[in-house]
Amino acid sequence: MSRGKLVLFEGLDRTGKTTQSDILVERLQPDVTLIKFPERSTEIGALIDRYLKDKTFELPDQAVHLLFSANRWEMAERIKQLLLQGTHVVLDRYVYSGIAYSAAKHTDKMDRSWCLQPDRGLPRPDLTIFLTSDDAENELRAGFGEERYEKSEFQQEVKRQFIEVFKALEDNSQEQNLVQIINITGKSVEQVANEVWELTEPVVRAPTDSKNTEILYF
Ligand code: FDM
Ligand code: MG
Repeated sequence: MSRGKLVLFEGLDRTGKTTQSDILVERLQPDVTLIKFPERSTEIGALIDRYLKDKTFELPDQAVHLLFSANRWEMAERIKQLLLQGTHVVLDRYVYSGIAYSAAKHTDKMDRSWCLQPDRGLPRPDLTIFLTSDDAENELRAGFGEERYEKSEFQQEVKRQFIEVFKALEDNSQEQNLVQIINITGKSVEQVANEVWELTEPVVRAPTDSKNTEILYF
């Protein structure tokens, strides 16, 4: 049996990641599970949730980074088991958000390579789709600004960090086309969903060879 595929949506806040992951999950039914990070329902997730919502709740940037990573590690075994039993897993944010948001803080010594270390060994997506936009249109959506990090200058720096992380990864990787970028500017939800499906279908339909039975890791 071929394993399930791990498909990740990354991007800035309010670029439609959640909408697009829901649509993709519908298309991949019935053997598919959606996992969103941060997974706020665990105890570590509850701390993260409090940190994001309560701007008076202070934690060192390094500690916050490690909590986000720990939150991925507590789900890692579940993700592996799902993939091995042939279920596709769609992720709404993961390692790249972890690196981009933390590195955007420019905390001393906490550069992108520091940020990647605690995530080494996590299952690596077969396909990452980065949703980006040219403008600030996404900030006009309802609710923006309520949580920590939802500030336009910080988002611009996160965007720059995302691009640097993807560049570094492509340079180091033998795998091709693991990361795909979709610019959503001026596109409808349906148009973006069609582009997502064009990228995802060949990945989930890939034949069973060794590349498709072994899980990739960071
Ligand atoms: N975020 C998310 C991080 O800073 N690090 C991480 O590892 C992850 C997964 O959490 F601002 C940030 C990104 C965002 C916030 O995410 C909450 P959602 O998608 O808005 O719930
Ligand atoms: Mg958000």
